Amino acid sequence: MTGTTNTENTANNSFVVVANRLPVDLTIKPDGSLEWTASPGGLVTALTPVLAAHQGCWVGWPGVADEAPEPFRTEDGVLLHPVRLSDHDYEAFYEGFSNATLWPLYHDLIVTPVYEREWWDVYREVNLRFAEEVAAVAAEGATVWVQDYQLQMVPGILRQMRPDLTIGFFLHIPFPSADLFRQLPWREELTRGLMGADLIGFHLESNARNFLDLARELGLEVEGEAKIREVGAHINMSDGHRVGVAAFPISIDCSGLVNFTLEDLGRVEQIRSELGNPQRVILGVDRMDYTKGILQRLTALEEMLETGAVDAEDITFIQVATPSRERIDHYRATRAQVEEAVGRINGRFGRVGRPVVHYLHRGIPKDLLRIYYRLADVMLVTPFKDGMNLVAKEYVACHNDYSGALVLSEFAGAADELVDAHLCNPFDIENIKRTLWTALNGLDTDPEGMAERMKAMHEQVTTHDVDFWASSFLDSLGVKEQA
Ligand code: ADQ
Repeated sequence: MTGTTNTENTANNSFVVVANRLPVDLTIKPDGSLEWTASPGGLVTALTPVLAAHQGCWVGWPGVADEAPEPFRTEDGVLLHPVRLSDHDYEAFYEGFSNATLWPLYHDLIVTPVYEREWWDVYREVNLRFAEEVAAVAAEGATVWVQDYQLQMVPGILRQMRPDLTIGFFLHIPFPSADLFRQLPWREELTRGLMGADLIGFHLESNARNFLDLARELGLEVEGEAKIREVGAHINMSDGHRVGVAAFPISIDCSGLVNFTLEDLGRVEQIRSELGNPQRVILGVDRMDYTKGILQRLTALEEMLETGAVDAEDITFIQVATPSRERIDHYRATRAQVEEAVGRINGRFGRVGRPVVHYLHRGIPKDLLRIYYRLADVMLVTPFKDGMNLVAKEYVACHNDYSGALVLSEFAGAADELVDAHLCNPFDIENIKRTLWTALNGLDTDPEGMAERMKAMHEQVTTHDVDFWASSFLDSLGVKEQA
């Protein structure tokens, strides 16, 4: 990535995105100098045109503790404004309160959340710091879009500091029922923090309804109902502030995924042949996270191999798992369990040169990932709970020939839109087994029916991409795109 260090006055940005991470990685070179490299993702792709058109600015942590280099302008003219976090901030704010308190609470207590008072203090302090940085770079009357669960106090703090701003907030993970949320010792402060926003967006109507229930429990007046891509509900605060609440299901950037050249298809066939030309390839792609249900899908596969429902000579399972939050105990335990299961399955059912499970514990480049997606006859997406799950949508986007089948947890947000997937209950191993078997069997016995299902899902995803998501949210917030 090239660009220049920005020393000009930066308080003139009329559109500011604030997220825990900047869309770049900062590396420290052996000589001690700093280097930025782009870390592109769906959010970056969707927001870059809006940011560029509005003299936009992105505020976030550069990914290295105790470093806050000078603001930096990208080739697209977007100003990247780093927020400094110390090691201690990272532990208490990010690993602690964000990922050991809020993450499990919002994912319906798959593991028990830890309520640690010191983490909460640091979460508030770090949110204050993010809000101060935003207040410093936002022009008079600017629009600010706050992203995700790490920054839920930012809207409230920002509204007090800068009542002239229009503030949107989007939550990328589920929002739990009021019954569960009530556990949180700081429930009222956190909710009021969010309510500093003019518009709060969730993936699903059910998430939005949970939030409105909570507002009612706090004695606030709620008007209207949660809707998709339409601000059907408002919370009326006692000071006259109105908070819009709606669902905006996130999606993916399809542009680099959909079209397969002859060369790409050659790579697909080459990998299939390297795998020994199995009849069926099954794929899982996840961050290594206990919410994703990786162990459960391996257990289902193992039991199917045991009973002979599938034969190790006919199928190959590829599991790609990106390392994630590796210093947190539950993440370490999940990895150990998954790796033990992979070893056990291969030990029991593989043969030399032909393992049943191919396991990669690393991130892989997007252009290889799409080849794997296209190669897979069945994609297994079995989270216990997931805000949306972009992997399911990426798989579907890569099947523009309508081949393949998607086995999808009914607890992934994506199940609301991808109704033609083979839905399963990840808590029920028998149900995962049955659903996987039905998908494999359907590819043999009902290819037309399976293609119809994939076609419907492919059309859904390609017509509702990440640009559509960003523009529906920003239109609802009253931001006019100039690009
Ligand atoms: P995540 O929990 O990270 O996101 P997901 O939506 O599936 O889950 O997104 C993962 C992304 O990482 C995908 O784009 C995928 O391609 C990529 N990825 C995963 N493993 C990879 C690997 N080994 N190599 C390379 N890339 C890999 C959170 C919420 C979700 C919500 C998103 C967006 O938990 O529910 O859908 O934010 O709002």
